Amino acid sequence: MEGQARAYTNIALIKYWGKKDQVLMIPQNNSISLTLDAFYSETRVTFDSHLTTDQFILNDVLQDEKHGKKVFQFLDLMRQHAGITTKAQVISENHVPTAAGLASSASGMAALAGACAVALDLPQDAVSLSRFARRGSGSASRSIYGGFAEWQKGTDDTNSYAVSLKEDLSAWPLAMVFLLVDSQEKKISSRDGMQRTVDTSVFYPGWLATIEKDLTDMRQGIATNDFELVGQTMERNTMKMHATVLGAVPPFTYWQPDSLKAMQLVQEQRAQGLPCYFTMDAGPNVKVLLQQENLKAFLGAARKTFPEDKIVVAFPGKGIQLVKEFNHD
Ligand code: FM0
Repeated sequence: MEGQARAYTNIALIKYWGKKDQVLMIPQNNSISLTLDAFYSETRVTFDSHLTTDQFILNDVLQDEKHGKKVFQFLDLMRQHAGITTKAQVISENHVPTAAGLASSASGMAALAGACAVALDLPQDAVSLSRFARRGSGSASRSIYGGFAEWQKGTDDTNSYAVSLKEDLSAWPLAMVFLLVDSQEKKISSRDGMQRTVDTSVFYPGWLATIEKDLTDMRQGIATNDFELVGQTMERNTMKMHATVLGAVPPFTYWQPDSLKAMQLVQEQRAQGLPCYFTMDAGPNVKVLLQQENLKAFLGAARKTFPEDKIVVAFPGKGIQLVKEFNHD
């Protein structure tokens, strides 16, 4: 009863920001993402009747109850699906460039879902994997696919899952540059941040009222390889998401002074004729979408503001890979 999977992280171009159902993880709106090659998780799970408790080892460190909570809850769910009570050992490696300081619940939960599906002989088609991954972390539902994916919000557990929008990007070479910003403040998780926003933000109705237009424009931009449309839509969507948190009670922000510096850099480069657009998630890092032909010029400009070890380049990544057979040498 063993399974292994590798999943890459994804960055949302149209954000998932708010749940309708916190238990089933049904979102308030569809989201659209790009899977990247630079960050991935490799996870092995072994269900073993000799174990008396679940164990989660992340990057060689045994996790305590608090840090393993989401993983242990996810194991309970998968056991329920399989109709067993056997405890499990989870060994996971997060491959993230040094100093990135990036959490990776999307790749981590997608890899865990895939490994469990293999170990427990549960359905392994993309829709089933996406539905399983969603229960671990909403954004993980999109990491089943390479390239662009859309999480269709659905209305219940059966119809809330991601589908592929465009897997093969060989005809449209894109890149995403991560500008890493040190955070001094205590982090508000995306899970807590989005819930507070849904419950209290005076701006949340505005987010919901305009999301369909953003989704339509993004789908069209992706279908037609229209970089300007994708970039403009991505940037206005992230600005709206970050505006909603300013209207929450109590209000908060994920931005740090260097986040603004990064946004300014992108705007200046654009004003000088270099097409590039930014997005930000539930943290201070800024991610810049570019066409590969402009990567060198953008990096040249970025290095004047950010040190080399705070700049990470990523390219479109692949979908989840499941490993079914093991070599026990
Ligand atoms: O990825 O509560 O998936 O669409 O990254 O585990 O379902 O960690 F910018 C924020 C991701 C949120 C947007 O939230 O939350 C996106 C965000 P969970 P996630």
